[in-house]
Amino acid sequence: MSQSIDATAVAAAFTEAFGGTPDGVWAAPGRVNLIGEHTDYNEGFVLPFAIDRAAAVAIKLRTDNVARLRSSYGEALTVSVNLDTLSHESMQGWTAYPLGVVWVMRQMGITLGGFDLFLHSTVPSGAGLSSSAAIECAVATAFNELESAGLSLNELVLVGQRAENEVVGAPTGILDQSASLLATEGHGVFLDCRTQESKAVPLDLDAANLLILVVDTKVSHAHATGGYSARRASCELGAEVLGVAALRDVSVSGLPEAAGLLDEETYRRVRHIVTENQRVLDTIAVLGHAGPGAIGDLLTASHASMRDDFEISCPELDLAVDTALAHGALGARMTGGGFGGSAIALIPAASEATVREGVLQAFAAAGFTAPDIFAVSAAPGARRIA
Ligand code: GAF
Repeated sequence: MSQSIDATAVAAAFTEAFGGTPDGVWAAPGRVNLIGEHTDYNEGFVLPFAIDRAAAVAIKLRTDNVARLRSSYGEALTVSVNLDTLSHESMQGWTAYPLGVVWVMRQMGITLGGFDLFLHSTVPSGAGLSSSAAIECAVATAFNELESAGLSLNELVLVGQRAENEVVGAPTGILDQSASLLATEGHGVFLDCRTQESKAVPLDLDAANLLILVVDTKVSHAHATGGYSARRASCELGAEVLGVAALRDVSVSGLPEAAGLLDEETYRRVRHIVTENQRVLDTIAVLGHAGPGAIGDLLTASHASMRDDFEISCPELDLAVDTALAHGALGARMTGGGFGGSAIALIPAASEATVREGVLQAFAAAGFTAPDIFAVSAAPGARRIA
C-alpha cells in the first residue's frame, strides 16, 4: 500500500461512506523526534521532523448537530453522535481524537455544528510516530478553516494537546502536535517548549548521502496508562524538590548538587532530562557547523540515557539500536514516548541494505516479531490537500 496520501481516494471513500462531496480534505503528518525525549513537558527543547506518512480527513459540514465518523481502520462502521450531548463515554477508540478536538474547540467557544468525516491514515498506530497527533492536527486544521476560527498554529498545537490530555487521558506534552503543525519540508522543528518559539532547522540528509531509517519494533505502547505518567510524575517531583518551576531550569553543571537532594531513582530521571536538553542544544550547534553526519554520537548518547537513566527502552528497541550501530549506523536511538514503538538510525545511504538485513536477522535470532523498517524524509506539516 502506498504511504503517500491520495486526496482523491480519500474524497471518494467519503462519498462512498456518506454520499455527496466533502467540503475539503486536510492532511497532517506523523513525526520522528530526532532528539529531545520527554523534555517537552519539562518545558525544555525538542527537535522533531514530520515524516512522509500522514492522517487525512475528508469533511463536509452538516446543518444539524450530528457528527458521523468513519475511518479506513478495521471494519467499515459509522459512528454517529450528537455534539450537544457529547461526553467522554461517547468518544471512544479512534473517534476520541477527532471528537476530542471538536470538544475542545467547542469548549473554547468556537461555533462548531455537525459534520460527516472520513479518516484515512498511513501513520502506523502504536509505533511511536504520533498517529494520534496526526489525526488531531488534521481535524484541528480543517475546522479552523471551515469555521474561520482564526487560531494560530501554536494555538492549534494546544487544542490537540488538550484533546490528548483531557479526552484521551494521556498526560502528554506539545512535541507531537508541534511537529505535525509547524514542520516544513527538508527541515526539523527546533522548539522551545516553554515559550512555543520554534525555528526551522535544515536537515539535508540527501546532500550528505545519509538517510534515517525507522525500525518499528511492533511493540505497542499506550501513553494513557503506566510508564509515561510515572515518568512525568518523577520529573515533577524532581522539580519540586529542587525548587524550580520545571526541570528546564536545571543545568548540567547543577547535577552534582541535585544528586545530593534527590533519591537515586528520581536523580536518574532528572539527569536524563537535564542532559537531554543539553544534547538538543548541542545537536543544533553541530548541525549548524558540521552537518547531520556529525550528530550520530549525540543520538546514541540520548538512547543510552533513555535506556539507563529514564528506563523507557525495551529489549527490542535496544536490539534495533545496537544492531544498526554494529552495521554502520552513525547514531541510533529510540524515538517517541518509549516502552515500545520505534527506533531511528542515521546511516550512510549506501548502508541501507546492510543495516536493514542486519536488524531483520537479529530480530529473528532473538525470537522477536519481525520489525517494519523504512526510510523517512522531512515532510511538510498539516495542510489542505483538496
Ligand atoms: C509522546 C508524547 F506525546 C510527547 O508529548 C512527548 O512527551 C514524547 O512522548 C516523548 O518525548 O510522544
